[in-house]
Amino acid sequence: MLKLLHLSDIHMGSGFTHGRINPETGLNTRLEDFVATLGRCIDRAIGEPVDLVLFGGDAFPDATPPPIVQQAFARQFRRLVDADIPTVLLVGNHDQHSQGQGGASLCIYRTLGVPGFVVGDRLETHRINTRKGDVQVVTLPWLTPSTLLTRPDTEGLSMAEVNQLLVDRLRVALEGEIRKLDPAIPTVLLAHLMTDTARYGAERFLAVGKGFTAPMALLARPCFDYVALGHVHRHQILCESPYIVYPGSIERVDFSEEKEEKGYVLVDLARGQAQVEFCPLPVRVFRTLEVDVTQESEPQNILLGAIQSADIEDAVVRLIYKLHAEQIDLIDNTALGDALAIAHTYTIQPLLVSQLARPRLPELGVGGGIEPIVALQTYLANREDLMDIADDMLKATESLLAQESDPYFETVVSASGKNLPEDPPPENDTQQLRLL
Ligand SMILES: [Mn+2]
Repeated sequence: MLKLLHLSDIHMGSGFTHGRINPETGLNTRLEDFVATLGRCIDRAIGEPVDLVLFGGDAFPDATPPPIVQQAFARQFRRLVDADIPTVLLVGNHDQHSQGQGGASLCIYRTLGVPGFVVGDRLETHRINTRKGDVQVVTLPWLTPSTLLTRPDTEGLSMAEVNQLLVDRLRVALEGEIRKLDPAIPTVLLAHLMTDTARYGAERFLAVGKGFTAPMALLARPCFDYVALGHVHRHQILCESPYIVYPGSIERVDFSEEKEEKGYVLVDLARGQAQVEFCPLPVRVFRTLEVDVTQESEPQNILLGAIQSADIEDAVVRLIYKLHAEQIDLIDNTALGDALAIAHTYTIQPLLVSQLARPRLPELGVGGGIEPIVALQTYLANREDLMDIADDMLKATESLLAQESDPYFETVVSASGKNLPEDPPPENDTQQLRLL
């Protein structure tokens, strides 16, 4: 049995607004958190020791991280070189440079010829020699339409049609890799992508417009003994035969990940079998305190009470409270800050609630029978604050409406459905798609 450590979505160097400068080091404390957490993953890899480390992509917020961040990342991965543990670094969407192919921030490891390191910046099969024998890793980095399609291919096509064309091309390209595989040795597919599965429910809709979405049937192939994914920050096991797993991000990147457990995955692997274990990491707590004081005569006391009864020590905290304009004078912001000082960092976000109910849009009030898309257009025309994203919302809606009657879509859902575990979808589904 081979032992693998699979981690993903490190995003080192992001979320600095949730940290503060450590006066002893001069560094942002969130960078220190991310480095410590990555260090714990590497500790485990060396302590086991594992035979191979797989990184699922998105090392930094972008392809050109500052040298101090790049170096902090390299210092941790360097320990795998010293421990003689081969490592595959996959290129995620955040690692891709907008100019040209590949991920500059990760390709440096290939350029420098770091021993035992493989950079997955294209669809390719790597045969890797480990202490426990050979393993094949097929790398599939983040795909953009320009990877497999030319501009004339996509001219005049909707987003759903472009996605379909991309799936068709990828199916052919992946088939080419699969035919070259040695069926006798353990095989892993390492991919940075969004999957489109029956289990996703509402998130599937949120994914529209966020880029390429791969059908599960493309990944759930018996030639793969384990499918190691990256991109979605919430840990989830999509399929058990073969195992298809998102380990999720290793640290909370923002408040959308407040309630998610963070960690990495250990895999025992042999040809035709795999066992997985999710290993939680002790990461910085994020805590949202939501208080509505609009009905309160002593709003300050209510807010202080809410802060004092919450477990906020060393956490990244945001206090969001609703109040009326005439209550503003009753709030002492300095005292709130004092009460929040035991947090690692905090923000206070008062929301002024207007006492006038918003009038209904007259266009939507009568008649009843109105096309969904027209209703949305009318709504958006009255919401200046949504102007920037109105076009995207309309496009996404059109694509959803088209998709509903698309026979291909039905096929994908049923084809992948049979491999899925029967668990009900997790709560907070909408959070699952908050990708960074
Ligand atoms: Mn990503």
